[in-house]
Amino acid sequence: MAENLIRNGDFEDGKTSWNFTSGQTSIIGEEDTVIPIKNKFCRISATESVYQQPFIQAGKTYLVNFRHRNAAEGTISIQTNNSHDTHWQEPIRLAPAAWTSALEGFHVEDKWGGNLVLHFHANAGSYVDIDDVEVYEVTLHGGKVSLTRIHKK
Ligand SMILES: [Ca+2]
Repeated sequence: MAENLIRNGDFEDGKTSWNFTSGQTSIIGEEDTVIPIKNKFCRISATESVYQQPFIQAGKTYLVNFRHRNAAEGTISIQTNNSHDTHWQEPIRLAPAAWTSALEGFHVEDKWGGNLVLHFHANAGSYVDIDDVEVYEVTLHGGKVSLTRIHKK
């Protein structure tokens, strides 16, 4: 199996493994209307961010998969930790009514340097909910894209 490089990407362990720019951003549990189990997700307050440092390496390509629900736009990006140095960024498009899946990809260049974080930001206006964040390394084999199999030690 390809390994998700993001820890606690589903937020079921609360804030574990994530960093937050403010105390207003929170982990929220919601009742599923079909199955009576609480799902936890991250509600990023307007103008705030959450981020995590996955093990990603220069010269490799990655896919990011996540779900979002948001009445204001946000961004997903790769930044150098503790800086505003952004190497790659895509918008998180509006999804005010329901959870929506998004899939993005990026290739890590040498010049990006180390200490790279996957960074989610909520623009001004409203919060951005995110859940089920996954990052997988991908490789090309004769024109076919495949998720890289990583053998756990
Ligand atoms: Ca969840």
